[in-house]
Amino acid sequence: MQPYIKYYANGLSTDILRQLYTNMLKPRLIEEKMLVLLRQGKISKWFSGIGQEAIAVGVTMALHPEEYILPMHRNLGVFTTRNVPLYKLFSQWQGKASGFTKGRDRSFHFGTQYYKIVGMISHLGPQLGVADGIALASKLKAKKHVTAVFTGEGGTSEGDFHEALNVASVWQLPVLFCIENNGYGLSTPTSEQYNCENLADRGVGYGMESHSIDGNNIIEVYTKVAAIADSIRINPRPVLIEFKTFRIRGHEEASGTKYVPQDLMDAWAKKDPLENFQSYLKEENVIDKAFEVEIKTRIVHEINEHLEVAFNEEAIDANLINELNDVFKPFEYKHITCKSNSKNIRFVDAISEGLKQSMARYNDLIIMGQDIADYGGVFKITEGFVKAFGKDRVRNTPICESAIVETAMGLSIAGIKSVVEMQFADFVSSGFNL
Ligand SMILES: Cc1ncc(C[n+]2csc(CCOP(=O)(O)OP(=O)(O)O)c2C)c(N)n1
Repeated sequence: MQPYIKYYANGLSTDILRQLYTNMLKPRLIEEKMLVLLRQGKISKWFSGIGQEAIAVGVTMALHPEEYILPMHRNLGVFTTRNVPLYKLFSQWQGKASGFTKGRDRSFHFGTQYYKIVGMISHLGPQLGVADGIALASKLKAKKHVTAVFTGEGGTSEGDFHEALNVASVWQLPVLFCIENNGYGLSTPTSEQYNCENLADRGVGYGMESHSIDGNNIIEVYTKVAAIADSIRINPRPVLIEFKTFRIRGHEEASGTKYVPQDLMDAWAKKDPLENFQSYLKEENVIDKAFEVEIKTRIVHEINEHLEVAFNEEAIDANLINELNDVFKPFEYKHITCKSNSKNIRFVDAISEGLKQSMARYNDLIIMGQDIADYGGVFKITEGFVKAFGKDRVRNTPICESAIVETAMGLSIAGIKSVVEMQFADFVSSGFNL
């Protein structure tokens, strides 16, 4: 087959080209196996990323292993490219104890600090704000890391998308916002999702650099994202990337694709990222049939071996002690008695004093909220804090409760504690998306 996609190898080595191929092949072969297991009733639900592998694989290969990635439900390639052991993934989907959530769910809603992957939040948009927090932590620690976060084009319609991009831009956070535009959000076509030509064009509105990339062309994805990531590491800033691709299978396997016009399916089938790349590599003599067979055999063997481990694992046996220990950190209770020189002060002053003491005690603790910096907050709780602790730690936020709660979560994932001030108590309800 002649490749339909035009590739320009841009001086990439044989080794990298083969890695790109192998890393795309692995999630494809796993998914093909999952479809068989689904038909056999051995797994329940599956969100397919077939045809979209180049994005997850290209972005993950462009990032360094110590940099965080926040994938979505179609980004199996992130996990496999980060070399997460397959039996752990399979145990996760089987609801077994070796899975990342230890049998508490059977989906992609899990994260792993070891592989620096923060699994998707089911509400879609909120994870964009979590990426802001992780990126803020890396900026505050001067780590020069990029954080990549994924969303579908459907997720871009949520307010959380706007809030996260706006905060990242105002604070110049090193986040790579990756929109995987695959044509449909469940059954909703792009024409009913947004009313602009390219989602990348929204970057202008946020004062943010943006790019549109052919998401089915692995070389384009990898080389462009690698260059952008390098430049973000030197000059921290958010960048918006829209990857154009297509969802070849249903939203989830049971729901089918009846609502997708056949000509669209046919047109995109020609652009399959794996088949095209394989043809190109053969044409360029980077791989041959023997290489293809050898790699496929190796991966299929690995899949079967690891599946057996997961299938053979005992069914989960829930136990209260394990459940509690997974939620609460062990601690030693220390009783602190009130000093005799205590005095009665106003509640608001007590909060201010408590925060001030904590800020002095933990030199990486930060406070975020509306008008809390130079203005000192509407109740003057943080008055004088900027002078004492600096603007990096006492941060005025835009009016975006949701993104700031998400940012606090991201900070804690990256090891930084934070306090979020809600200007008035009722506005906290705008922060409940997480
Ligand atoms: C706040 C919220 N509303 C609705 C849903 C249900 N839902 C899950 S995925 C999805 C479609 C998402 O489309 P898109 O963001 O384009 O990602 P894709 O599935 O196409 O990869 C919907 C409506 C949800 N998870 N969260």
